[in-house]
Amino acid sequence: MRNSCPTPIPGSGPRWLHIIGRPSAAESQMSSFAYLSDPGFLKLGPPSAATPYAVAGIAWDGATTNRPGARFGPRAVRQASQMLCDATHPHFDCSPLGHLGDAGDLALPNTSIEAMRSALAPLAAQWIGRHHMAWVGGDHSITLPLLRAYRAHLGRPLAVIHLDAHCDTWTSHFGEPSGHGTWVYEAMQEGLVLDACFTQLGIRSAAAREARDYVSSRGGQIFTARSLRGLESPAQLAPVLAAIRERLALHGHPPVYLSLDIDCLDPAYAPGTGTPEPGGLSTNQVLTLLEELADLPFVGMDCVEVAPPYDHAELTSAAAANFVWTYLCGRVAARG
Ligand SMILES: [Mn+2]
Repeated sequence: MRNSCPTPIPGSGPRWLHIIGRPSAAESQMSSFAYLSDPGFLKLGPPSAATPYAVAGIAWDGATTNRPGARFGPRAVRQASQMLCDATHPHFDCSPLGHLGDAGDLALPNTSIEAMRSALAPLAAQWIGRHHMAWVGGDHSITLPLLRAYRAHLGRPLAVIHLDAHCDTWTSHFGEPSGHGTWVYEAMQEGLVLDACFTQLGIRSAAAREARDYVSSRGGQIFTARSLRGLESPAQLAPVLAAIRERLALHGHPPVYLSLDIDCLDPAYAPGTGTPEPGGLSTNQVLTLLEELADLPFVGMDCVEVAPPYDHAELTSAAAANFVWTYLCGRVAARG
């Protein structure tokens, strides 16, 4: 049966069942339909010492420059994830169930970017110390404080795989020093990342050449959306995958962070985002990248810029939930 969780998960299920007592087996089955309200990613409860992986929401969109709404992203991605609650991944043949908890949304200020980042820094450090995290945004301005936390935790700069329509290398944010389009520039300036191991995929937005070429001018790699047209299968993407691997091998296989802006997808696949850009990647292209690169030494990920007010038929939140789930299944598979 597609929408039932075969294994009862402690802490999952509608809250009223926990209030009035343990559900019967039949109630457990009936309480697992995807459309019932339940706040957890994959219907999971909080992470514990037994769960190496955790999801946390960062419901912040105070740095959006066009259409706001990414603060509703975590809620929509969790809702969409519930279609996956019973599923073993078709490629990895495993499930994050039993390995994963949902830490909920972090309690953060919601109008001042400085206040948000100040509050996020200690929270992120705590979670990173306890679990391998998948952060669900929120707009892309959350990635800079997260990279600062990883840089401090690991004691070394990170490789980054960055999927996005936008280069996010602008040196200012419409007159403000920092926002959701400056984090790549700032991360390189601060030495949070290994420039040569910074790979961008899907880039296509209008931008000055210095911004568009900034990552390659620092020694990183850029695969524009145009250069990826028609490349969807593992065989077709093999040169791209090999180039990423070669760069990481040359630099001693550093820890890798994945930052996945949902607007890397074409608006046909992900209309629910603040700054949509036509001519983007397909869901299949991103899934091929996530599946084929699953053996890299990832240390964490974020999936940002899902803005449900502009979504249709949950296309965007379903894609985002599937990407986070695929990443987590890849981690579980890599652990063996
Ligand atoms: Mn973007």
